[in-house]
Amino acid sequence: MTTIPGMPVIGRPRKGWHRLAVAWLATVTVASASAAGAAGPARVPLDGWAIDQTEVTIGDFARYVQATGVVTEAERQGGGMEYVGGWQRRPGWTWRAPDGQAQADPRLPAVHLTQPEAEAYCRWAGGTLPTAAQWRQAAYTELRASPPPPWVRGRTYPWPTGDRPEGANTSGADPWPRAAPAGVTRAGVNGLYDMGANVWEWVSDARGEERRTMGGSWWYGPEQMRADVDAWKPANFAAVYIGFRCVYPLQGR
Ligand SMILES: [Ca+2]
Repeated sequence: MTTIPGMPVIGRPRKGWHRLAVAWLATVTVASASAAGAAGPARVPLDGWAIDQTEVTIGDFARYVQATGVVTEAERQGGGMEYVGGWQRRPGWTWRAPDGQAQADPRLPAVHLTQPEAEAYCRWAGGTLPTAAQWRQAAYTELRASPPPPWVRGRTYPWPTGDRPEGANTSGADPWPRAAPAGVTRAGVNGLYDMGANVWEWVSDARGEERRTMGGSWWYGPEQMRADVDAWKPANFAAVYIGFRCVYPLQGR
């Protein structure tokens, strides 16, 4: 069994399968569409830079592949990895079909991508992967010029979802047994979706051959959404739990 730092070596808590009628569902909003003609998710301007409002989706990544002809490492190797009592390669599980499904929802996050593959997408889209510092700033500190209530500009929150972790797609009781499509969870700090949980997000910070991932995933409880979680994976690791989003300079968009 390969042990990956930041990933589990013991059984996970059982995901709640029942659907709770929770109040925040009534206020769910859907992420606005990207600017006309621009690649990728909508971009939220912060202080001098911008960040994708959601994780990069299968639909976004499909446009990149169509334009570039990129074939990913998981596709070449026959599939990406899932953790079930140890890391197992899943035949046919790739960014096109995260769980091997025949017709994946194009709004699901693009996963089974190595960190260099995520970085290459961001370069193509005119940006880069965030640094961990940038990612944390966007995830926990409200930076929008005029945030809607209850968000307070300049305030740093304990969770990417604000004062409490509810509304994110974790291993707790929520409507999503696995990854959730972009824009259906509760919007958090800076109006961003899924900075906490859903899928881990690659950032550019390097430690030898390892790269850092941020925010936790649907596989974990909310504690992995905290800013001080220190989770690293091999740069060339492609798994069902890891996706990404990009940051951009503000000029040009
Ligand atoms: Ca995430």
